[in-house]
Amino acid sequence: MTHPRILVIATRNKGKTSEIRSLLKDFPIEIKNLNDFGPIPEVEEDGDTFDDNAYKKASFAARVLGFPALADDSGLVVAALDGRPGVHSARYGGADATDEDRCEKLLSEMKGLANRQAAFECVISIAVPAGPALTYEGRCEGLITEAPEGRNGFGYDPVFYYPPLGKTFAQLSGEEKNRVSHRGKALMEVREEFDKVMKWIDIHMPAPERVGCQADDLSS
Ligand code: ITT
Repeated sequence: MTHPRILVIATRNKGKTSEIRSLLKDFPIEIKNLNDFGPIPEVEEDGDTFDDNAYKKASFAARVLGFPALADDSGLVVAALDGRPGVHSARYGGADATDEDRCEKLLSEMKGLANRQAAFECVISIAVPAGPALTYEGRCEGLITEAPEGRNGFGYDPVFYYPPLGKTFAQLSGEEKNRVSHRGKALMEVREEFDKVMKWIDIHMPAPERVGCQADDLSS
């Protein structure tokens, strides 16, 4: 009998976790998250790009846990703020700020600015313990609202208006958001080449930990 491969979602963000789980739910993998493994040290997200930080998070989790790991680094890039908060989106407003605080701070910085253009960007990194990783990217363009609208989603969703659907991300259902979002687009590529990704993982996992390579597989 072949056991499903394990993939660890290396994020502490509940909103991201549920979107990623839902986008990968039809595939033959067992998804775990960091909470399934007890405390592991925090990674310092000090990279200059989404790419750097996604790789740091994925490779750290893979190394520490011994399983392939998928990490997401994402954020909101606002044109009138020269790309801020960008890679610093999670820390915008300080370490203790809530999602609501960050939205409020953004709206107050944007007060009176005519250029409301912004984009969510997402880099997904899938890493194995030995170091190599695959990278996928997604981007979604929209506008910053004048006030928060909607109660779904997480993070900056209430202040991100998506013109093609005439709603903020927080007014969309989870499925609607996943169809068009930065994360949905990046993971769409993973879905499209899922078999290749699994083969790549198998080739790069150290033999004893190779997930899905159980004693009964070896006897056949
Ligand atoms: P992990 O590092 O544990 O994954 P995090 O929340 O710290 O969780 P990031 O460092 O990638 O994640 O920071 C992303 C920031 O951008 C964070 O404030 C999110 O709330 C926000 N963000 C990312 N994707 C978003 C989305 O789809 N909708 C709204 N906000 C989003």
